[in-house]
Amino acid sequence: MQKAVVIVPTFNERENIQKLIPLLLEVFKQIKNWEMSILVVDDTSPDKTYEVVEKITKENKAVKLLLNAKKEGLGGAYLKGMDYAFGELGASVIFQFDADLSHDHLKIPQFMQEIDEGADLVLGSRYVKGGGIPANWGLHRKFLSVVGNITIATVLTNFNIHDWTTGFRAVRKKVFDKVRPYVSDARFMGYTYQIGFLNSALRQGFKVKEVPFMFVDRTIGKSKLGVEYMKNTLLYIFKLRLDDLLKNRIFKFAFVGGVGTLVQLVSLAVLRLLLPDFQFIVFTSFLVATLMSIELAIISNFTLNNLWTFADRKLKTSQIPGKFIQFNFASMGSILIQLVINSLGENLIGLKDLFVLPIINFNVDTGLFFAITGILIGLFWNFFAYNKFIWKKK
Ligand SMILES: Nc1nc2c(ncn2[C@@H]2O[C@H](COP(=O)(O)OP(=O)(O)OP(=O)(O)O)[C@@H](O)[C@H]2O)c(=O)[nH]1
Ligand SMILES: [Mg+2]
Repeated sequence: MQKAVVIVPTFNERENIQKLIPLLLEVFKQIKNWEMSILVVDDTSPDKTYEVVEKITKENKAVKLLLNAKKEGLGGAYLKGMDYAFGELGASVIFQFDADLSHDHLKIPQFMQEIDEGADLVLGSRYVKGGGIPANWGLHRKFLSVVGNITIATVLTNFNIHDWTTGFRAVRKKVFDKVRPYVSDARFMGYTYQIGFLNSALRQGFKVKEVPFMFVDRTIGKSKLGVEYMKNTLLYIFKLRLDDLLKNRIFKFAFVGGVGTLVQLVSLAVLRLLLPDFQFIVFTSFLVATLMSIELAIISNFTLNNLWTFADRKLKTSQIPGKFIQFNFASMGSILIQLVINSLGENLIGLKDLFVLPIINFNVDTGLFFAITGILIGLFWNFFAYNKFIWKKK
């Protein structure tokens, strides 16, 4: 028979754990097709929680104790507990379960049923129909929990999950095997473990189900939740999205384009100062400065796109001269598009003459409209050309 282990991390939960273990053992009887057991992970609690648990382990083989010499935080305790349960204890599924009787043990059979029906990760959710938080929670606490969850869902843009921070979960071994390297990072040793774990599992495409439950306030002992948690969670989610953005090719393309524009403007100003006034046939000093600044922008765009935007398709040294010439043609294409659209707007459609009104200068507005349209289409062309011709997918 497959094994499932309910992991209960404890820190100063002497009274709670004594109440909880019999409740768990009782509900296990409802589950026929899994061998259920309990693993308490205690960080050598000052109140000697481990002593109580040790006594129970002697009477009941389905209860085990893992004793940590020192407190490393909730994430650290779960990491060790999961290693032990999936390793030594041979579990296929583990539960994350609080010692303070906040989680509804009667829901455990329903979690196992979801697992039987193919879920990889089951969440006990307070924010789906049938679930809830204690009515007697102060406004401050409710606000933190609800707004916290909405903030996380919004920043991570995933509204399919309704309870990101819940500590009541069932996890298949294959999920842990894949997520473990990610949550081994030091920043997940505390409560941020929960959201880091869930985020990693979701991104790896595991099937997540939510089971509603009513969260019950602890009546005994102290909450270990603190400001550390809020700060680390916010840091984590924003850093995550920033990393996503910096990995996004369109963002990089836009950023490099912005740098290119800056290079062009600055170099034009500098060249205007440096170049003496001259005219050689059609080449005035202004035209030469303009062309040189455009070329400098092109060099900047080409280099940065090659090293960053398309780093995964970086050109070989031998390809660079040929591709650089192509890149120049592509850039000219974009300039041409802008010229055509601007002159279409001004001449062909005749907007320039139609709308030169004395008071409202329509001419400027329509000119701006066509300029922006031209730039946007030019950008589309650039991105298309880079992808299709210059940094072709191999
Ligand atoms: N082993 C271990 N257990 C911990 C640690 N921190 C918290 N726990 C346990 O993790 C569970 C959840 O902690 P709580 O303090 O109840 O946190 P919470 O449920 O989010 O907050 P409350 O609603 O205020 O109770 C409890 O069983 C704690 O004893 C830790 O550093 N090590
Ligand atoms: Mg609690």
